[in-house]
Amino acid sequence: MNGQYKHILVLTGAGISAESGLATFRDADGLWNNHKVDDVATIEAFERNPAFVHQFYNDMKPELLKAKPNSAHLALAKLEKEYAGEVNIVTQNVDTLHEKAGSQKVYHIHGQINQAVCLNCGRVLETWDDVDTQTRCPHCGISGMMKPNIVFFGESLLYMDKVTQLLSNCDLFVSVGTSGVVYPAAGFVQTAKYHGAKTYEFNLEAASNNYLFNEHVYGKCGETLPSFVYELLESVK
Ligand code: BJW
Repeated sequence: MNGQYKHILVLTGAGISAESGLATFRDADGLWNNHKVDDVATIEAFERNPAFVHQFYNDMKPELLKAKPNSAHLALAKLEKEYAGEVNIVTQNVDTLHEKAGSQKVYHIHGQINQAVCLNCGRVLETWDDVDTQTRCPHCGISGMMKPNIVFFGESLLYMDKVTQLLSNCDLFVSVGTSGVVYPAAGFVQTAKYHGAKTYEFNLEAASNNYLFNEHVYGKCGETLPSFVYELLESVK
């Protein structure tokens, strides 16, 4: 570790929120165990049965609203606040635990549970209340056109222009708690590396794309990430 990093980019996945009690997608007790991915997480599923998909995400809201950030989220917020260089977080998570921890530069590339997007005007409604097939868009006034602002398979990711810029600028790329199977996020490490970044993987075990990383730290990220952040902060003193 050295203190030369000027632009740190952290990519997070469901594993960072596991120690806050939130289920991941693909682990043994994963979110999709009782549902077929094709029934809830594709744009075709939403077009086929929007009421069912709205209900699926409405049902998730209370748990995500009350969840608390864990020591991994808090360590990243501390890093952003105290590190001399720039720190950005690109998260695949739809929970808001990075924001609750105090991180400010957070890009939700797969959307947010507390948002819905109007398919008529494209604007976003922020709400923890239920959204359904009758909900009226507060911006354009049309009812029945709201979609959970969750990026389903087959849809484009959010903030990709910004992410592309961050990937080409970063000199340290840190991946935390993601299985490395969903693209394009699983390929970000390659882009960062191509542009010269050092790459770290933090996970319980080797992710699918683990061979692309320079360094690997295996274990619960609530335990491993705080000491890594401590070392980064110490390295610039
Ligand atoms: C711990 C831990 C602890 C546990 N400490 N670690 C080939 C190339 C490029 C693209 C494609 C391709 N083939 C197909 C595609 C398209 C597709 C894709 O990637 N499919 C793959 C399955 C193959 N991608 C898309 O469609 C994306 N859009 C796109 O590419 O647009 C252009 C395009 C369109 C059409 C065709 C081709 C291109 C959109 C992807 C949207 C992803 N959305 C989801 C679901 C949202 C709905 C919902 O929330 O219910 O987002 S999928 C789901 O997976 C969710 C997550 O953000 C995402 C990633 O999961 P994540 O975070 O990695 O979680 P897990 O559970 O998989 O892993 C957890 C990890 O944590 C594990 O490794 C544990 O070990 C670890 N862990 N506890 C540390 N305490």
